[in-house]
Amino acid sequence: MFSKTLMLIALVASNASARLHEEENVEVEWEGDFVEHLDLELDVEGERQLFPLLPGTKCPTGHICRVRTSNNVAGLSPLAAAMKSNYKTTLLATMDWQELSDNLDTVVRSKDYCSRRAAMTRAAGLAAGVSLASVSSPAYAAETKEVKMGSDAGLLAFVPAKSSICSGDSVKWINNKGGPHNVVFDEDAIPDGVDQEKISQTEQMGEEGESFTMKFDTKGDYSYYCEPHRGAGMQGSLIVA
Ligand code: CU1
Repeated sequence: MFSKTLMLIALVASNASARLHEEENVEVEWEGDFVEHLDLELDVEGERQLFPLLPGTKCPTGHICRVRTSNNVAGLSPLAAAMKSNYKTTLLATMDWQELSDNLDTVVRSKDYCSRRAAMTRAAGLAAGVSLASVSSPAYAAETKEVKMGSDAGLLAFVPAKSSICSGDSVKWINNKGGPHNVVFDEDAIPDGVDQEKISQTEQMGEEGESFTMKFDTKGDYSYYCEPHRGAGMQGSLIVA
């Protein structure tokens, strides 16, 4: 039972990352309320089982997939319905299928990267029968985006100057060239209620490779600058969605 659960997670995860890498460009073909999708055929402990792939996901190389053409389990999305009919373990019998279905639906329908990732995390947690906090698959784990301080050519700039993350993600600023640098948030250009001192690194970083990592939970637009090089225009912006 445990290995089956792991396999489900792995499949959901691979599908999730396939979807997520498309970023803003989700292409899902709808035929009325029905989405055609593939089932992946796997041998699980000597038994042939079909595992649903998210709509639009290609059959993984070296595997057999089947086209699922009808799927009418009351109120559930085709994907959740297929999962339900293919899973008969005690653990999965107690799963909240409607909630899983809703979450997977969000994953498929939402064009917003952060919403999709959060829904996928919830779906994976439900599928695994674990709490949200224990879902550690890289496909939905919170991300850390890196920003170089000083361009490779030595320009006094943050690279990239604009970053976007999902709330709960982190940014890691790495001293690259032309230091010392620091990261100071503009008090007037951060969301209300965010402590400017807490998210800033006023101490200057002189060593190449020195870094400062901060996690952002409050959604909104943030602006920051490097104190020593503010006059030279070394500033950056961050969107937390
Ligand atoms: Cu700087």
